[in-house]
Amino acid sequence: MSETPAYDPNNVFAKILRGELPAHKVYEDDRALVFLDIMPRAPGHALVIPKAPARNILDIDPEDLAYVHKVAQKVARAAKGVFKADGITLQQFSEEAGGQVVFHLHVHVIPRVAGVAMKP
Ligand code: DGP
Repeated sequence: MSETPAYDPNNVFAKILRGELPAHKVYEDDRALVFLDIMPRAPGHALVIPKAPARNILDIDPEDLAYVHKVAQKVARAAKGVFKADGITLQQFSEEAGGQVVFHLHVHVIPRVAGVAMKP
């Protein structure tokens, strides 16, 4: 089993947090930021990230992880109304082998409408 690499502060989400890259922000507080995914798989596809540096599920502080999910629940409930969603898909990928592309922990909150497939 390989070791989890160190957090890289130059990942794109760290740059969004520092205001070095733009993002369509939908929620922000002192511990988390939510913004729309640049490649949405459904209308309203949002990403919830902790403000504390964390690469993924393997290294995040459990309290920060719990907080990210608390915010994901808020976003899911709001998205259900705004996007008239019948359901919500949550996704979180960790490490390249797990499908992760951006190495700052993020939870995808994807509103789903019955009978409509999510884009790949
Ligand atoms: P993954 O690490 O596999 O969960 O994929 C990263 C996701 O982040 C992917 O859905 C596209 C999105 N993304 C990548 N770069 C940017 C960016 O600069 N801005 C925004 N808003 N989303 C991004």
